[in-house]
Amino acid sequence: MIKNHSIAGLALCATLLGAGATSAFAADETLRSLAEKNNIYIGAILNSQWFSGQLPGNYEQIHKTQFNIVVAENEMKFDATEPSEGQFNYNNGDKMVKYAKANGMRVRGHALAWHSQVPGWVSQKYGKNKKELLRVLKNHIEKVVGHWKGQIDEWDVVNEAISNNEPQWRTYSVWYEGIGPEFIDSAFVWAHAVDPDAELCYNDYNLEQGINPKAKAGFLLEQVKRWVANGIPIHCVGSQTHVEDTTTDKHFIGSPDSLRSLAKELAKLNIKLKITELDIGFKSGINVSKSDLERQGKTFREYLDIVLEEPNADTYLIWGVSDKWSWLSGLNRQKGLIYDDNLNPKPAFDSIMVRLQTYEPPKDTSSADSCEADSCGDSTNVIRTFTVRAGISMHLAGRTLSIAGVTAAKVEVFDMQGRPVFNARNVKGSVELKNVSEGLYVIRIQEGTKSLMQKITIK
Ligand code: 9MR
Repeated sequence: MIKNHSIAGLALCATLLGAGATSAFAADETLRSLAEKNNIYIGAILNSQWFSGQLPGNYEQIHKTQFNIVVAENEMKFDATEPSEGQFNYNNGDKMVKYAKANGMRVRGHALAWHSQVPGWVSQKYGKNKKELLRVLKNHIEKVVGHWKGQIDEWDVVNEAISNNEPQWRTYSVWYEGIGPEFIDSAFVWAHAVDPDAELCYNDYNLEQGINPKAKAGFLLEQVKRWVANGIPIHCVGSQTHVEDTTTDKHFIGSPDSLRSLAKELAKLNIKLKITELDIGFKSGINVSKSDLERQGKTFREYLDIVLEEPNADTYLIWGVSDKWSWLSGLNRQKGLIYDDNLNPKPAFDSIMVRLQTYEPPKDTSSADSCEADSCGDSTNVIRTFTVRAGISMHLAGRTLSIAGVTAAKVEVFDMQGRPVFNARNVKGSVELKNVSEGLYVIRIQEGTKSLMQKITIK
């Protein structure tokens, strides 16, 4: 099966680039290996059938070969982790974390404060009782984040808290009704206090539908500005990106361009954008033609371009592997993923593969200093100057990291699987990145609520 992927990719690449082109996929190239070359995370959920052992063996083989970030479809949600008050069940989540660790994958946690999949006991016992609901939510977040502290790299702390139609908070929510919007700010603060190293996201759908104040993303942007100004520890926005191909002239609701605009606005706030639940479904019941699948592949690629091209976007996560096991039928949609019912790669798979293979990052010509970097020839003492963000600037010369704009910062370096390879606290001025071998990494510099994350190459 894996070999088939490469063959499919190879054939397509040969078609696109000309027969015999030397840049055709190497036999062992996968989405994962190419994503790692491009310094991004590519992933798919482990769906609930995986947790109950209902999937064919090649599903897991594909999953771990093609992807380097993972999230559980349902198994870390409130109803799964605290089905009865104070009775926590981490079994499935532990199973996924173990799998991720064994396969060098980054882990997303999904989701802490959400209106859906909240067990009945919460509203039956405490509905509308603000004090009790605050206690319940705080306890839940502290226990769950605490259990996986250091093992879950990023959390969807708040999920889908914005209403679908008007730009306002969603009122149909046990948390909103009982606590008010302050449950949102509080959730971030509680999660950060337990695991200060985890990236914390606000996650929602329909964020690819524009950033004007009347659109969901426009409303969100105003909230993110407020959170940042108030020092609420939020680091990322997750755009679920459940998109429908309507197969009419105006093919897609929402657009990659709109999502890109959101990424750019978030960059100004030093907040990342992650694509967290991508699927591009067709309406159920319609005949999906080859050209429909090709158009779908093009849209998958356009969303990938955001992650490749926008410096504050790093994650491209698909809500499923194969069309056979997908939540989309519940939404009256079909065929929204990149593998078909028989776990064969679809044109969307090939489209992503080709894009990852052929993507050339732009050369950094933003300042004179930056040109002593890898783009400038044969230097062994690599120096890069990066853009200043959130008032922090950094400069890397060989393994000497110099930082300005902070007084005593925490510096961490992660490999492209998100594993920590270096950390230092109270860094004042500069620090040697000792024992970090050559390669691609992500560096994070933090002081209080100020933080800068940047991909780096150490040579
Ligand atoms: O895929 C999930 C499905 O199995 C569940 O029945 C459903 C219940 O709400 O949740 C689905 O996952 C959702 C995710 O947690 C949040 N964003 C929307 C996803 C699709 O509904």
